[in-house]
Amino acid sequence: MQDRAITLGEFIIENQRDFPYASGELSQLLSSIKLASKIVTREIRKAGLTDILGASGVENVQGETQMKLDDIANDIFIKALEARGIVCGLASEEMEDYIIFDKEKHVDSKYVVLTDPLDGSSNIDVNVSVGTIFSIFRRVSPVGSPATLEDFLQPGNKQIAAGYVLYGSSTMLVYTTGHGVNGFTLEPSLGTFQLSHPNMIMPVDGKIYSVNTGNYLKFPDGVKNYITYCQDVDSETNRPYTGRYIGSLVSDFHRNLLKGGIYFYPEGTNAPSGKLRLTYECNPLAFIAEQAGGLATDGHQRIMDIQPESLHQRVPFFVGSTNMVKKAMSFLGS
Ligand code: AHM
Ligand code: MG
Repeated sequence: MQDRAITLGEFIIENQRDFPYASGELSQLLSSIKLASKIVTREIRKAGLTDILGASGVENVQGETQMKLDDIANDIFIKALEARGIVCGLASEEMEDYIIFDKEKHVDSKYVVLTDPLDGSSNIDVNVSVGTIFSIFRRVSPVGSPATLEDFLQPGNKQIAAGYVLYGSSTMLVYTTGHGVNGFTLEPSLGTFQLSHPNMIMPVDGKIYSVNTGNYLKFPDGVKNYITYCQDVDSETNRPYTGRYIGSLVSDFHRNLLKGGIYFYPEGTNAPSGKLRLTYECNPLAFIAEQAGGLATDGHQRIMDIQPESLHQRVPFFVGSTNMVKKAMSFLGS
């Protein structure tokens, strides 16, 4: 009989030495995320049968409609991360301000987490894949004191770990601690994540481009010209490329990670800095992309070198196969 698959829990423990502050704390932290994502999976899988589809009736801090599942996923992640004394604070795309965990068990907590608990929520009601994105930093404020804004506003290059969960035809958890990228698929009957995609590498070239062309008229000229480049016919470079846009960042990113491609959400007249948030969405996916051999920029500079100025800051985002991102940047005058 073939050896059984390695579970996420086993993998984390085996690879603990890769973690700069190895003490088992990261294992516990990731295990909280693992648990939360299983609970979110359970809620999503029965979404059409329960009263959790649709809008919650409130808008989030960015004035966007919050879906009931946004709220539910947010609560699930807060509870799971608060339960263990590893994390001293959490910032979420769904909350205006960060929250501090300051019970007795958090006195020695060294980490903060930033998360988009349910990304792509406009897809929920139509049964299309959504995701969770997370980013982990070691705090810069002194241990034993309450977490501060500075803990959350660290550039992406200080991330200790980052990852995403894709609630797709199967649930997958993909993460990095800065030593490559590994993907785990949830075995539903056992309730365990099993290593299914070891050492993920993003192809250097690809032929998929993912962008919301509904915004085309508002894009800067360089972006319009790059889109035309993607659509031009040239057999040597395999063009025209294939357009694929789910409108669910984790799903679009995951497909391009596996197959090779570029995702971009540029600035436009109505969105001077694009739509995506540097801290909750771009930094963690940039960390994964780079660790898999890809690139992530705002069109001009490396995403992970941008110093965040506010929790909900938006940035233009170009992420994917190295040669494709470089080509796109050449159209933007970078
Ligand atoms: P959300 O965090 O409110 O769900 O918004 C982020 C999502 C991404 O998943 C997706 O790529 C993008 O918004 C789609 O935006 P648009 O509909 O403008 O193309
Ligand atoms: Mg989002």
